[in-house]
Amino acid sequence: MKATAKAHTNIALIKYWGKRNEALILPTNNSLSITLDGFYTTTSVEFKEELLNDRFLLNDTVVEGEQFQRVTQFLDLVRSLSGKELFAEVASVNAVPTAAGFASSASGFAALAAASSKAIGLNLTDTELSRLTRQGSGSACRSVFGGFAEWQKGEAEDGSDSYAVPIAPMEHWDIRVAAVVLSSKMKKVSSRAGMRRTVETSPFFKGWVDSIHQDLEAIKEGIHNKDFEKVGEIAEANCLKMHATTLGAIPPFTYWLDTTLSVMQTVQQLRDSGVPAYFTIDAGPNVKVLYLPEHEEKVQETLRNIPGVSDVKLSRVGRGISYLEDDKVV
Ligand code: FM0
Repeated sequence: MKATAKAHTNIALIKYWGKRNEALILPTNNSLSITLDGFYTTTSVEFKEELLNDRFLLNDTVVEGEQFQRVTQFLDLVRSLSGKELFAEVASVNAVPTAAGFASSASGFAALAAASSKAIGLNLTDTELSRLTRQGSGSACRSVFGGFAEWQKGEAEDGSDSYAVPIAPMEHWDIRVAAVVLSSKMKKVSSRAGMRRTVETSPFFKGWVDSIHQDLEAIKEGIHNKDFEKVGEIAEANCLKMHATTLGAIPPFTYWLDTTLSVMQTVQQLRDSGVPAYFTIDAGPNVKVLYLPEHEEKVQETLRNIPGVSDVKLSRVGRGISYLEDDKVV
């Protein structure tokens, strides 16, 4: 009853920001992302008769507290789906800086969902796996698929129609993402708390939700036609809209640092100098920059030279879930 799975994180071009049901993790809007090959989590899950509790090791360290609770609550879902009341040993290795806007929860819950459902003997389709993964962390449901994926918010109250679907495979388009690392410190307002505060208090939230349909239709057309300028412009504007909602919340907050703004301005200057590059930012200070392969050197060098930038990690479009046969965490 053991399985090991590897899942990559994803970066949203159209953001998931706001829930209509917190317990089931049902969003207020569809979102769309690229799965990234550079950042991933590998997780082994083994269900054992003799265990009296779940156990969770992250990067060889025992995890307790809230993070452990989220894992064990997720395993409860897997147990109830399978009808088996067994506890599990979970060991994860994260190749993603945790909680600094790199959505390590996305690769983490996608790998946990895949490994635990396989280990307990559930034979899930990708759609079923995405729906299950969603209940661990919303953005994770998109990481079940490689390439470009859309999370359809669904309409059903029980969440049965809320899962990700593939939009285009990774081979469709070689675009690149540079992850600009400014701070690997834990963020002050988690994405979960941030989106709740925004939904409850920001007068800009309605404008955000109302604008999604148009952004989604346009970006899907842009992806289909490999129109980089169009995709980049929509992604950048969508990110700015999401972050604008936090400034209208009570109390107001932002995920940006001064260096976040420096990177944003540098990206706009790159464009002025003829290099097409666009930024997007999740619920943290770090910036991801979209660019085309032929501009890799210029983009990387420019970003590395910004004062306050501690690292730049490059990534291609990545694959969806994979299972490791040797049952080893690598
Ligand atoms: O990825 O409360 O999935 O679409 O990264 O666990 O469902 O951590 F910028 C924010 C991440 C949302 C945008 O939210 O929340 C995106 C965000 P949960 P997540």
